Amino acid sequence: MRRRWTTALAMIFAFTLVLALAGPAPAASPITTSIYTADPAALVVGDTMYLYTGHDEAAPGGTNFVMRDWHVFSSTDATTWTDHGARLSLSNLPWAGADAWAGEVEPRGGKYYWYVPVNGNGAGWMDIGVAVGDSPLGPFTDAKGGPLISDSTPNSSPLNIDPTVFTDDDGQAYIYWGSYYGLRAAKLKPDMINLDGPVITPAGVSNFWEAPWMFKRNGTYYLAYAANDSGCSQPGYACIRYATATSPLGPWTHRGVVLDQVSSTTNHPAIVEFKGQWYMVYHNAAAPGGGNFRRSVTLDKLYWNADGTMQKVVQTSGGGGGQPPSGTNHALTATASTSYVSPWETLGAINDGYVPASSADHSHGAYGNWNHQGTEWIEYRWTTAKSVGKVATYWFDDDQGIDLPASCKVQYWNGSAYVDVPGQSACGVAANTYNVTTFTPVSTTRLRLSITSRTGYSTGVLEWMAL
Ligand code: FUB
Repeated sequence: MRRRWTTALAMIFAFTLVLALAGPAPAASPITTSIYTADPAALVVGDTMYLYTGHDEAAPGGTNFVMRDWHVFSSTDATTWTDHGARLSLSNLPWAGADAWAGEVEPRGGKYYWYVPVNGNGAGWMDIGVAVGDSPLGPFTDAKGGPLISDSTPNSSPLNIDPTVFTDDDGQAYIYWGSYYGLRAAKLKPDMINLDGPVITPAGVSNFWEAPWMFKRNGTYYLAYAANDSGCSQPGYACIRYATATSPLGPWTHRGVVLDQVSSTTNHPAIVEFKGQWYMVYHNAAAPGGGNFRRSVTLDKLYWNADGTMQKVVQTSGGGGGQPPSGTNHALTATASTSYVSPWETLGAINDGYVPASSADHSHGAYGNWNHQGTEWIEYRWTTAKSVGKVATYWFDDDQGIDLPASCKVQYWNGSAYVDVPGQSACGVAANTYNVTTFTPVSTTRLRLSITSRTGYSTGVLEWMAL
């Protein structure tokens, strides 16, 4: 079993080297940069959100997990997080030897049960144990004195990791877990430390790899999980897919991808409602010095469609996706116009001051001219002349009919005609960043961006700054 994971990790490392050359995706701000954290589980108690995380301690360049304990973080605004330290460690589970992997906490009867996968030093590799505490912060002690689930559990997963526990409205608790494409589920007894009945293999969960997360909303059961099929992620990486069901043990119907691959090879979801806002909590490799074994937990807002499906989460930049250049942005006081905007798009998005997370970030609207092709323009006008010597353009790319342009150029109104601004530098067409074009400053009441599409595509802009 261990040899298979070692092989898998070696493959992941190789893929990482390749993909590092392609550049990481934009990344959100981590909950902490003091330590590396992974595998979040979220729990809301009163006005506080708790995150139970793993703790990556691999050395820089490390090629394997080094995980010895789990931390608890709390927040009352989902923005500022307090690290309460290592509230559970391998030493609290005397039968466990290593590998403090992805756990989850479930409350019941005033107690908090922390389900954790560990190397149990027994037959096989990973087991799932349970610790219990009297508060969300513990202290937590071993609740069972040995594994709840191991390789000797009938019909257990090929790799017994990543437990998620869910309690239905009738008080019945369920545990789901697994990896190596082996999702498993079982009822828990009211004592929360024993299985109640057989282990089942849930049906209909497409491309399950690991990291299940179970919850219920408006009477529908949701199961999010890491998948690593080529339909959603590059080799060695994972996306988060989800399925729904009308009963807690399924059968499940696959609904789509809710989180694209992240900058770490592993991906791990926790989906939770807190103070009226839903969040996707996950990890990536975006923190300074981060990597596949030095991950960081982060979170982004999650939005619902009216039919109960989840919109794909936009991974916010927090600095990773390109920051706007400094200076006075005259675009904010300009009136925008264009040669053409699609009726369903928003020209006003280009000068609303929003900092996009990526070129796919449509959350604040976008200018788009689908299905026009060739050259179109956007323009700013001011009632009094402005001195402008730089523009910054953040392109919109929906991976459908709108793509990055072939070329662009900046023009201004010289009093009688539009002419190119003098001495302009390259008009960049890169995705996921502000493309800055500098030129000899002009004093003008009208500035224009002329955009020429690639063959077969239209173009779009998320933000256009005039500085
Ligand atoms: O952190 C170790 C393992 O990596 C977790 O158990 C998986 O979910 C993956 O994130």
